[in-house]
Amino acid sequence: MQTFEALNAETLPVRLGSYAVLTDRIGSAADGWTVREVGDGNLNLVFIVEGAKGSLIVKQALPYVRLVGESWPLPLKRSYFEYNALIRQAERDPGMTPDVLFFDREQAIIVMEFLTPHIILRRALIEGQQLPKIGRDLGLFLARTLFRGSDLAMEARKRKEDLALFADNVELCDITENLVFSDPYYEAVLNRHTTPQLDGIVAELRADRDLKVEAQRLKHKFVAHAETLLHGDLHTGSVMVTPDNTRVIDPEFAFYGPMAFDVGMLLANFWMSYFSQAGHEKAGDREEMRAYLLGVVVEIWDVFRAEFAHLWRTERKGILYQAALFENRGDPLGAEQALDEVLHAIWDDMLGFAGIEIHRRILGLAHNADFETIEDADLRARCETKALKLGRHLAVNRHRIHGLAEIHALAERLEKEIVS
Ligand code: SR1
Ligand code: MG
Repeated sequence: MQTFEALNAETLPVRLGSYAVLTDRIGSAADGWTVREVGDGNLNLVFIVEGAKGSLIVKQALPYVRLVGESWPLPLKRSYFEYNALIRQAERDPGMTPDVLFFDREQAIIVMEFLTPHIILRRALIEGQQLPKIGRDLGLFLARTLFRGSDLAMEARKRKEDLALFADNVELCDITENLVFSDPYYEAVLNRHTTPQLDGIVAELRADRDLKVEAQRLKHKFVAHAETLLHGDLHTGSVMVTPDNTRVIDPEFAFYGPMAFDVGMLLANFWMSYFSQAGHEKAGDREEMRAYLLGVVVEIWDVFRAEFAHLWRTERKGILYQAALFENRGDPLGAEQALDEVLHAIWDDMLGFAGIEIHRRILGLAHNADFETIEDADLRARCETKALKLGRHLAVNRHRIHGLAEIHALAERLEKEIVS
């Protein structure tokens, strides 16, 4: 076994230059590959490699958290989980992930199709771009991957094998368990927030018993409700877009968890984008963008529900809610009642996960560019305060919220509020 060695722009052509899987696609290294390291995420190296015939992406995990440094070791095996998740997502929702061309487990290298002219969705939203297809594409992706990775659809042995495979992704789950569900609610060492502007509301949230209990209930669901194969980190930085194409990338946090987690994390990121628009606005030019963002949330949720219901009626071949109990004995309404209950449980938990995700991006270690790129700290803090309030409402009152219209009315009220 070759010991792990991190790639760099100079060594990459030497180390990978003779692999047919790469040279067939982009030409031989001898022709002169151009290599650029473009990784701006929190964990990995990402290279764009261009040759005479084309281009591709080489992603390599590092044995530590890039955002923090070597003091925080992180196993290379996350690359193995990412590779396995990409393969499964490609089967479950074809065309929504980058094609994987090559995987080297020891060196934690995944070679993938270079998505171009795609850009990261978060960046597009910060720039005020409206992408017409994302609501539908992401709603379908959620329904197809979450349904088809679960006991509703999979053969029991296959699902249990996958449960065991992804159960080893312990260290990445540990990141989420701490960074998302606990650290934001006490003075954890790596936390940061816009200070002193947010000091007051941060103290209030950390003293909020109802909120902390709810966050722990949600954490309990996250760790103990192994329902389906999750993407595990489905924010707007994990989606690449053009106006007519949407791809989901980076499933290294994949593991078996509650369906509602991916849905809630994704919607939270649209709600944060909504509140951050004021920080990127020039002369009130983001009004339409705000309406667009709330529309995308509605579309994702509606498409998710409709597709989930369609799969429930056509692909429910797993060990749960068997047709033998309902349709096959002339009781299709029984199956519909069960579907309503399953979707309602996802709704309830999704709101909670969304609230917590909003909090951790403002109070914890890993912030997002939506707020971070607002240079004026007072303005940033005003945007963040509104998002924090929505997050608290979602997490604590989730069982009493009846629809997105109610949430969006509150978001619009908060947006108009004058925050000092
Ligand atoms: C230490 S990793 C911080 C965050 O980056 C990843 O993208 C995940 O969102 C994680 O929580
Ligand atoms: Mg990522």
